[in-house]
Amino acid sequence: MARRHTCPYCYEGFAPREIRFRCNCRLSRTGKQCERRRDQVLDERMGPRRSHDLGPVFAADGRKPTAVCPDCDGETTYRICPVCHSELPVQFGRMDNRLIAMVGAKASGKTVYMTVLLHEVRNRIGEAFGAALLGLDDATMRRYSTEYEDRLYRDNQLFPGTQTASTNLNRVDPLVFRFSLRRRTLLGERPQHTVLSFFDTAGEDFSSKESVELNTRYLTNADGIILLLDPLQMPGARDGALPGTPLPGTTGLDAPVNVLSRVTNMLLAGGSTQKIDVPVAVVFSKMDAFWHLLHDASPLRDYAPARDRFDVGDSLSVHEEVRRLLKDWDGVPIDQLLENHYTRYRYFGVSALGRNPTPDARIAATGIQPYRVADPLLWLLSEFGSVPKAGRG
Ligand SMILES: Nc1nc2c(ncn2[C@@H]2O[C@H](COP(=O)(O)OP(=O)(O)OP(=O)(O)O)[C@@H](O)[C@H]2O)c(=O)[nH]1
Ligand SMILES: [Mg+2]
Ligand SMILES: [Zn+2]
Ligand SMILES: [Zn+2]
Repeated sequence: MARRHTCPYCYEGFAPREIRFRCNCRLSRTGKQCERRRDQVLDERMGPRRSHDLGPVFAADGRKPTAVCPDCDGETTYRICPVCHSELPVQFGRMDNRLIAMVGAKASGKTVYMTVLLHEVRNRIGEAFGAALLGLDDATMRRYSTEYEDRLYRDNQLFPGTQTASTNLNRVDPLVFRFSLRRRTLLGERPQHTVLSFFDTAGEDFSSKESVELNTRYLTNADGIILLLDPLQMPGARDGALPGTPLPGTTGLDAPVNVLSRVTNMLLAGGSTQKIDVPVAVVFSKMDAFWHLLHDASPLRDYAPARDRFDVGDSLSVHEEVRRLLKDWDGVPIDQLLENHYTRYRYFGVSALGRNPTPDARIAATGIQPYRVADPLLWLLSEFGSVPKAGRG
């Protein structure tokens, strides 16, 4: 059987030959021309704002890069997902396609983290790795800048809670990027592309069984998972936080170990008794609130070495340091759960903002000073073979 693909927009799987086409509505050689129309499938799956005037959809051999529209005889190169009708990237099927699911409890810092991570990868990290990160479609580019980046970096404002996916059943709306890296091969320098799809969930989608199930498809089809855990939501850590740190309220919040248990149950729902093989980056957020508790030589107080590869030794020392901290934070059950159920997990400690926001929920006047935010993504990319590793492994 041909390898199945997963759509970076709706996370549904399909065989390559099932890929459909959209007519480009140009005047064809035979003088015919299709009219633009609404696409109801796209409307339903991705929200009405996407489907204004689009060419009609038709089936043909989806393994081919082009097809001829049966209505107008025009040739089109627009290949679309057979399930949600989103336009697929030009090299879809020939380029690595990696879906990264990001999950975490309410107010654990997912939206802030995703925004800062993508900003860093597009700027500083991109430079160090010779990599570029580009929105794959207009909607991603527009949404990333207007809804996320401008708000945080230009207006210095934090985010309201992310809207739950359960109000619009079946509709996921990820940000999809192309991560391109120049790699030296025997044939010379060649660009290598990876499609990255990020889906920012609402925390409450992981705090009840019903809403968790909505995200099952998304999680079980992911190639890598970033699980964001907030130490401020751990009773054993909370009391030690830097005085003045705004603490998330305790009502309706879910302990990180419960979030991890739910995610694990979802991933095991297929009935497998094997350990889960998808790499999971277990990321502790808001570390700026805990720096004062760490000794000077702690790898968590240092930046990741700036170089063009993923530093394995540095990452393992952070991993061990976080595991040590977990003991102080009464987080041993988290460690045991991971050890018993996952073959590949790695701990990280990050701070997206670098310090507490102001009491009126704005970015501190010193600006955003992110700290180790790219480590989890670079680890996942190195596990996929998309960025090179350095050091002991
Ligand atoms: N000190 C500190 N606080 C942070 C950091 N990142 C996030 N926060 C705080 O955590 C709050 C919640 O962050 P969000 O990113 O909106 O959280 P979320 O996980 O997206 O929340 P939901 O969308 O409601 O699930 C922010 O408003 C900040 O107060 C950080 O790096 N350091
Ligand atoms: Mg959010
Ligand atoms: Zn046509
Ligand atoms: Zn799709």
